[in-house]
Amino acid sequence: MISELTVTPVTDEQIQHFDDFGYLVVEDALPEQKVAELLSVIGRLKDELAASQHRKDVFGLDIRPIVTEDDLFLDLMEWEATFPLAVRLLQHFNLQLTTSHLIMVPPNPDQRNIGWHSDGGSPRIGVNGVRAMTSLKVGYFLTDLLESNMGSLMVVPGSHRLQGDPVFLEGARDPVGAVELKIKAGTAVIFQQGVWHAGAPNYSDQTRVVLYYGYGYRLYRPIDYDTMPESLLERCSPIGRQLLGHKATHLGYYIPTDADCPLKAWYRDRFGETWRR
Ligand SMILES: O=C(O)CCC(=O)C(=O)O
Ligand SMILES: [Fe+2]
Repeated sequence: MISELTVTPVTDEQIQHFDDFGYLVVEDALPEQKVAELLSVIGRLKDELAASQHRKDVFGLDIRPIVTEDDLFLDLMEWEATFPLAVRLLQHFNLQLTTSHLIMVPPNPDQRNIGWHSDGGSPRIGVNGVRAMTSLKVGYFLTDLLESNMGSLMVVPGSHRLQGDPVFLEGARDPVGAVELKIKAGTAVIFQQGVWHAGAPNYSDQTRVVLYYGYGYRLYRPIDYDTMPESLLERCSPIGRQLLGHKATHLGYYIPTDADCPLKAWYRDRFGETWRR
């Protein structure tokens, strides 16, 4: 049983902010010590990861999945300061980890890491051009991003409700309403896949380091794995195994029984039976 003191509250204000703006900032999600440990593991693995087949061909280091690379990354999948928020915001227990993603963006005067887009794959699933929320990502920022143009995450608040693309004024680098998040190391940002976002250019002299964990309904396929190694599943909690694809019954992703989703009892304990029908 988790003691009341360690349970992360999820407030109505947080839910409302996420609904209205499509994202939510969680300060101090990771203590300094955890940030240091993660940076140290990333430093140790960097060269090996740079040669990985799972590297995206960009100027920085972009690797997914990352939970397979060290158990410190695996631990973040159920991180108490953020995971309950992710579950509550998706408002269901039939969830999986869709992706786990390390992105390092070194200084670059010429290119940004990634331009404006919304996540969610192809085809876009929505109604009358407005995307349905099918997933969200929790980003853990491991370096300070307190000035402009340090490679931070940019978002257009509220753009998950737009029909079509955001508006770019002629010659503008960023769309109307774009903001660059100024955040301290250890901050997490949760955003839903429909919100338009981009990486800011990094004109600083520091490499920007972020870890993203995607969560979505098990009705969809994960982004960056088909199955996880049995040896990894054995090291997980029952909820962790669910998140990484374990099911107990044949139709378990579609019509989940309690045995398919240990997250259901957990959800009921924390939030009552408030899940989507
Ligand atoms: O670099 C970032 O912070 C954003 C990355 C991103 O949007 C993506 O990988 O889909
Ligand atoms: Fe994205």
